[in-house]
Amino acid sequence: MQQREDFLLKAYELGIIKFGNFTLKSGIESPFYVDLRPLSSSPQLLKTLSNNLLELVEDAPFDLICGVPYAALPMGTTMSLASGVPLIIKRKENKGYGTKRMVEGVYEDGQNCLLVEDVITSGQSLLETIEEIEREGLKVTDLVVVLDREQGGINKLRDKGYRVHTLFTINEVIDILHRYHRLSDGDMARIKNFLNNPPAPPQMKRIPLEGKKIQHPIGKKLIEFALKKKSNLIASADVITSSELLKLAEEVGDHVVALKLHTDIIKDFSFDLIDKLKVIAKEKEFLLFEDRKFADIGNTQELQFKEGVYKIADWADMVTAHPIAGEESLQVFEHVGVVAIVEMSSKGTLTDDYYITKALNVAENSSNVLGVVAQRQVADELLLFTPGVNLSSKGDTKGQQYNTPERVFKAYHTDFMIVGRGIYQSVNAKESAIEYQTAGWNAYLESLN
Ligand code: 5IU
Repeated sequence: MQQREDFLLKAYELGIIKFGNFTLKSGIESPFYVDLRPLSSSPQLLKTLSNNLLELVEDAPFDLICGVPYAALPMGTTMSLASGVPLIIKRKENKGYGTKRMVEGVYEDGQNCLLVEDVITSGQSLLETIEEIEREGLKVTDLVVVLDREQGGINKLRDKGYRVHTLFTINEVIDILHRYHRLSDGDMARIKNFLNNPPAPPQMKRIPLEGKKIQHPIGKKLIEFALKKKSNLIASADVITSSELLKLAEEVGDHVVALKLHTDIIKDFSFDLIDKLKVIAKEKEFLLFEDRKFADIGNTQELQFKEGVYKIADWADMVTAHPIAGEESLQVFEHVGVVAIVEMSSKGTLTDDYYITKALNVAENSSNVLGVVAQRQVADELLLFTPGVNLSSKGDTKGQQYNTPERVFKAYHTDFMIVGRGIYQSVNAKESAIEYQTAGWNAYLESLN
């Protein structure tokens, strides 16, 4: 008993539990925060912990040990060294690395694997890990966990027939720290109250368009058009002649907030076309959005933006750009709204979570950027544009993947959906535009509740 308390007090000194106000991943405000990773900074404590955990599973049958990444990896390793039981390593990343095995190490079908975890909360991620280990032909009967946050995880696993051995419960930890004066009476009461009446995670409410704090004048214009026309629709006009483009602009103009162009696919491009488009755009109130997808160093992008055949800077209201060349490269896009591409809709795109995080950072710090293209919810300060929307198709044969308007507005909280073939390839572009406009606007309104 004394040994466990000793361990806990020393671990507390390392900073494994902090008291204050913390926002958890779920959005819940918690009066404490637990992170067992600092334990690896004390080899002695890690050894003590590992011995304690091994004692807990003395009678459990296991041939292999596996620490759940990442916090429990050093714990599992230390237990393996102390017990002589071999370790296997489970990969954390499981998407996009198709050819790699999920579990590394030497093992045979039917062997029993002890899972080691630092903290158990709802038990959901442990259940997913168990499933992945079992999929490799291994058996899991016992799990050993350092800290149980007492939020139902243990029961969830026991109901499925797994034995869970825990070193501490959160209530015990709080009691011990209070007894040894590491925690005041007031803080202890506050934490106990939190543990006894756990708050529900806050509903992630979306911000309505009129509540968005968008500084960029083009962003404001888009929002103004959207509210006035009751439309979150941007039509992508991927047609290849001036006449088709002008016809489409006339037909869909009343129902969209912007017309997205790829001027470099138009066979007979001319500034006469641009002049005519500008007249229609003015009359029908929509913006001209050149989907140029700039992706070079600032100097080259500036030339591509201002010079050449298309002279995009002379007429476009908005352009797309990849943030791949960094913040300064985006400064060249003066007097237009930049939509930064942080995630693409196509199968196998290289825009993984890591890239997206960094790309969003660039976007948020660039004053020319009014929003981003992505297939997921992003920060409220940016407008979100989502292509890959179609009411009747799931994808094409060239990697495009489609969502419904319902999904992009409700699940991603997108602000504007971009529809190409769903409109310009339909028999009646105007009717299709109305259909998408209505479906999109209704889904948007429903997503506000
Ligand atoms: N577009 C995508 N996905 C992306 C990006 C752009 O589809 O991730 I960035 C463009 C390509 C095309 C339009 O111009 O949006 C979608 O056309 P369809 O609705 O026809 O697939």
